[in-house]
Amino acid sequence: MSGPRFQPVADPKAHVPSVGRTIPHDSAVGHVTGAAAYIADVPRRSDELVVGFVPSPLASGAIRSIDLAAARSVPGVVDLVTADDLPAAKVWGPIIQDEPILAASEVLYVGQPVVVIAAETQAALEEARRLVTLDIVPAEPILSIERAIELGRFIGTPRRIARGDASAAIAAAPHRLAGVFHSLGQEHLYLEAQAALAYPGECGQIVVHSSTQGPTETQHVVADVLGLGMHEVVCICKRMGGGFGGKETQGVLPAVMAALVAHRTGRAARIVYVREDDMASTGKRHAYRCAWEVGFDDAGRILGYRVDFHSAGGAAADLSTSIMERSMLHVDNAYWLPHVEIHGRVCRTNIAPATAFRGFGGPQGMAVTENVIQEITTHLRGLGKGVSAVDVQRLNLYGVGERNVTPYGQTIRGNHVPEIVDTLRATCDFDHRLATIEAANTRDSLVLRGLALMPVKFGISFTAKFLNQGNALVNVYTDGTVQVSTGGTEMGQGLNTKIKQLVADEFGLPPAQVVLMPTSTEKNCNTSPTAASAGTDLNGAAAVQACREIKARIAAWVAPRFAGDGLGPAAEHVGFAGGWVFDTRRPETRIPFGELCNGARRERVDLGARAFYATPIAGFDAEQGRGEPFFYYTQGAAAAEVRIDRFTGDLVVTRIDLLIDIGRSINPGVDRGQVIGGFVQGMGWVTGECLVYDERGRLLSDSPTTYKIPAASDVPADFRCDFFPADDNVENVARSKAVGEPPLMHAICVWSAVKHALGCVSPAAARRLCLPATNEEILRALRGPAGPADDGGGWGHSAEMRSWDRAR
Ligand code: MTE
Ligand code: QUE
Ligand code: MOS
Repeated sequence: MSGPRFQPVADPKAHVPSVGRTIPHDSAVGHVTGAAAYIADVPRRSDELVVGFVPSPLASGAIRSIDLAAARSVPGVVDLVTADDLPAAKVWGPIIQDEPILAASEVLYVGQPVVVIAAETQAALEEARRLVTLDIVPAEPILSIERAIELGRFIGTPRRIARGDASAAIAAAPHRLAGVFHSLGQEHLYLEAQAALAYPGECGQIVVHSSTQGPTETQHVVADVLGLGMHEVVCICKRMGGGFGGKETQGVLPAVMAALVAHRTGRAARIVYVREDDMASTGKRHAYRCAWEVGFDDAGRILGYRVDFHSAGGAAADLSTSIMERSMLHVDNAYWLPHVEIHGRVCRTNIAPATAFRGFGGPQGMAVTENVIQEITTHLRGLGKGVSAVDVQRLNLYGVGERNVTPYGQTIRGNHVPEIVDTLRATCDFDHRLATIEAANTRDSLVLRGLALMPVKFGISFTAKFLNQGNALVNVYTDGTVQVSTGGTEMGQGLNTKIKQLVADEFGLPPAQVVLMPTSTEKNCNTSPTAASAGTDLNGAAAVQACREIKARIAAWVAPRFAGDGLGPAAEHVGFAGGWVFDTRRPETRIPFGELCNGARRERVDLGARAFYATPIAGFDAEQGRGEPFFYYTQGAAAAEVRIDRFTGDLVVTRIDLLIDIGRSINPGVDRGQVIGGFVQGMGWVTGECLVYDERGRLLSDSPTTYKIPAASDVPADFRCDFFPADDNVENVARSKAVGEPPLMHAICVWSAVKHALGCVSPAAARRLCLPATNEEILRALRGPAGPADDGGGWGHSAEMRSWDRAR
């Protein structure tokens, strides 16, 4: 027999901590070999049913009848479920309970599930899907924000955050500008589509494996819909093939469908969306209409600023009100706004309920302000003032120790943005390159170049205070190995890898001695969704706390055994490093961690712990629009250089320089992946990705052939990414800072660079630019205003975007 698998190092002092080092992602090998299992990979149980649904073909209308007879007679069809058959709750919602599980008397969007079908085979399911007849009386769908405003169709209450007197400050300002800025939505396009697998248990209990960022919410809704207690439902998530916010709430419906079938038939039931159904039926990032007004001085200093946000919320509330709140809390981005007034309203429209997407409204809030910065610059330059956008940005940044209170009243501590901007500006040779590019643009008739820089400050914490909590379960075994379970879910972001490092360091073990277990509501109750970039902050801190409780028990037990040589027992001198537990006063007094665990267990020391963490924040009062919602801010800046083909509108991002403060990185390799991945995803939102609906609300761009996310070849060839060396986030776990969402917002500078390029040709062209700056949109801006011949022609965004243009 071989010895114990895990041997301590020769000397505890030779121990190398894991936190701060790049170790491979937990599933790196599995991701490429296929060994990492997703819902669709779980082996089939012999009694398993295939589950699918009949989507609404219309965006709006009254259901007169649903004819299931033909579908029911298809051989192999086992169950058909409509809203009438739902045993208990018929609606759900994470904030406002207004979303039907299945369409009942009316349909609300194209793709809305109307009938759930369960069959023995995929073929039977497909045939039954075709044979269900829906008799729907069509009604006018509300597809634009403008139409929803006209009809007064809103979700939630109007929201306001203000300081000082914005209107008066704008009126008194030397310069004034106003406009309407639009940004479109974004499809998540996670690699793994929505999926769930349900097993019936005894006495009506249910186990649901779900590709979800929010196992607790899924457990909760499954229980509500089946009429069960939450104790009768277990929700498990091993991993997701990407979530990006799109599985925070949108995983609920597929999980409920599988659970319904398992509950009704007593058989295992699995649903895996095909891509077109996923794209057509699930919610996306919100499109926004932002009416803005700004007053500023000769140097570009903002004196007064007003923004009225309207978002396209879709057919149900989902997280829209919370997302709008985050937009309003990020309209300041990194700028001090002395007089400011922000309004926000969510519109109810007949598209799939819009939902969380990396940034959670932050990108929409920041984009309008970066647009305004560019507008201010263009205006001043038109008056012959020699300012650049960076000058305007620099002038308006929050100060350090002064001009550092946000519109909602939070004092910004640890503001590194001015230093980051100055550093990046120097290291990327910004001013010189800007002059070169602007000179070249006046000569080159083929190629247009643009350059823009942008600071980012992103608030870390859920703005709903109660969600800022995490819990963890740590099991230490008698061979000195450790299992960790938390409420956090792995979606590729590396949460499990980082928590493994944190736990390994607590016990002084190599990371291979620690394993992160699948997330399950059975082990961790009442958890928050893994979101708001706070997954590691919350669950990592809870895991560390659990380790410390176990270490305290071990120390109390082992201290008397270390006593001797006149040194008394002292639990505070028990150290953990290199696979040893030792007396820090004389490290030669030591026991291998595994041996110690075995001994401790024989003397009935508890080697398992469950711990809890709550972020120490005051919270935000939504009614007043004031408070301290954020624990800290992740900060940074990026600069983008772009090249545009003047004849085709084709856009290439040639160079990115990015400097971000993520504190002491727990895993620099994983975090670098987050930064570059998030940035490129943001590039997609601001440039190539364009959701196109037809005039009846059907999504035309419903597959990767018609909806283009950035390809590997679109990743800027020259991408310089650095971490700003700040070490002052002492209160957060391992002095780290959240990294998940902020990089997406850095990519807004790519859009600004396009706007800068267009502004070099004509300010009017730049003015017209909406977001995303697709090749078509760029070309349209370059060609000038759409004439009658262009009306309804091929240029520009969706039909909706063109109608916005006409409205302007
Ligand atoms: N990275 C990968 N690879 N896949 C994802 O789905 N989601 C992002 C970000 N990074 C995501 C990702 C989003 S929207 C959030 S909120 C955070 O990861 C969540 O994880 P964290 O809080 O553990 O960083
Ligand atoms: C950022 C987020 C979320 C958020 C607030 C943020 C988020 C989320 C919620 C939320 C709010 C109220 C609820 C609820 C969820 O708020 O992801 O269930 O009742 O889910 O600033 O990412
Ligand atoms: Mo991320 S949008 O908070 O899931």
